[in-house]
Amino acid sequence: MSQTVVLGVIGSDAHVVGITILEQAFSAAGFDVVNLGVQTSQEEFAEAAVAHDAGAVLVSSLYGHARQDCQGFHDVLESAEIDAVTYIGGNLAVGQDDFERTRETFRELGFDRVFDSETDPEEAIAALRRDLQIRPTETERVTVSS
Ligand code: B12
Repeated sequence: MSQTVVLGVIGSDAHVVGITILEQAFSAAGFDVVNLGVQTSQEEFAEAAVAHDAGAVLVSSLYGHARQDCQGFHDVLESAEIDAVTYIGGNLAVGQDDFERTRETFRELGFDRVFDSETDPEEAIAALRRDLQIRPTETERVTVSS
């Protein structure tokens, strides 16, 4: 599967720091990252995923409106015949006091994995390697085992 990752902040959300860190972490891990930046529409995610033959679409949302912004997102991807793994992460609900419920909500919306704002980028990288069946490099294997 493609090692290209399309990444962006959905809706009207303008929080840019998190995806900048994710872009650097995924690039350092060997992925080709297409960073769409903040305030990205559902259609822009879909267009970029098609244009770059993405293996994964990573959605970030911090401002508490992710559920509204992601309604119908997977229908848009499906209409464009995109068969990529989809992750979402950040501050996904206002307050976010019960993350398991939040996770369930976004799983029902179609996301393959749902991450909270405490997620270390390495955790998402390891998950994506598993989902895309990518092996870590020899150097990374040595680093992890030492
Ligand atoms: C800086 C900041 C701002 C700046 C943003 C500047 C900029 N251009 O980036 C400004 C002042 C503009 C701002 C505005 C607003 N903000 Co603000 N902001 C913050 C703040 C203090 C820090 C965010 C940040 O940069 N964190 C550092 C980065 C490294 O962490 P991160 O963003 O969480 O990202 C990491 C993880 O979440 C995770 N992650 C994120 N996305 C994804 C995706 C995937 C797939 C994965 C695996 C992981 C992942 O990995 C990232 C890297 O480690 C947070 C509070 C906080 N301490 O988090 C509030 C916060 C996010 N903001 C909040 C709010 C409410 C707003 C406003 C709506 C306020 C208002 N009423 O105007 C507006 C929204 C404006 C808009 N259109 O987006 C709330 C959101 C509440 C909620 N979700 O319940 C927060 C949590 C503050 C709070 N406690 O109330 N904000």
